Amino acid sequence: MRIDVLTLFPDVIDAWSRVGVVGRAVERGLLQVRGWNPRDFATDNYRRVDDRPFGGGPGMVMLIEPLGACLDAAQADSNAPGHVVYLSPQGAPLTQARAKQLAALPRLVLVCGRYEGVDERFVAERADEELSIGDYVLSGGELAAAVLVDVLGRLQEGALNDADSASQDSFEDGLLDCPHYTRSETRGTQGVPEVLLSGDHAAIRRWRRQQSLGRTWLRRPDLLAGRELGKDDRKLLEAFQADWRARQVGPDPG
Ligand code: 9D3
Repeated sequence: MRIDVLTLFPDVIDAWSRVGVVGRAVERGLLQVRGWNPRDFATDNYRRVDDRPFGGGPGMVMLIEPLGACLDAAQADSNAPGHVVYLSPQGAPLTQARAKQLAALPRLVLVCGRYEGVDERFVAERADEELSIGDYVLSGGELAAAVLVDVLGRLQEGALNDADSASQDSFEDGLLDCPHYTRSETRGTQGVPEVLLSGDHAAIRRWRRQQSLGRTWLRRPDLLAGRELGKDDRKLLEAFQADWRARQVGPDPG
């Protein structure tokens, strides 16, 4: 997969594409990441990329021409124009399900806004999709693009080693992960759930599944709301809930 990123700060994207699992995917040739700076396509003497908005008000808006010329250049650099994603707080929330679809595309162009965002005519004419990474305020689209590069990079076939297999991911089956423990020089096995020391692999698998279900119920009930649990999962969760309620004095999550 190739990802081109239009940004006033290409160094951010460049740095991210060298680190960890994504860096390895790039080294293995599974992923190509390239930054493009709209400022390099500004035509005036000051290399302006922003201007005041029509209608007045505070803040600046990214100009359509440098962005458009930058996108033209990025798209002309290969045979396919690529799916163009504008990252913005107004976009549809990014989900693992959407990420899996995007990860299967051969080419993606990400557009990062700065200031108040980009001229809406650019979005209307050139973007295929608008995505947000969550309900909080960033100062620009670069971190969102880095998030997307990370999410898509690790989904590339061959990017993950067996140890971090994507099928074990939280969200892969729509549940949170179970707790993890490892040998500690100072703490030994103290505070480690008994079952994990038992060597009973079926019991360990059941316990982990139960913890995933239970934590999702406690911390992210929204993830359970729209779904029907199988009989085994329902029993595991009911046992978790009974145990949890027996320990509680306060109100109940429901
Ligand atoms: C203070 C500016 N805000 C005025 C009400 C609007 C605003 C403009 C630009 C808020 C944030 C941004 C920059 N954000 C992004 O480019 C962005 C983003 C985000 O802020 N949150 C979640 N996902 C994304 S994707 C791109």
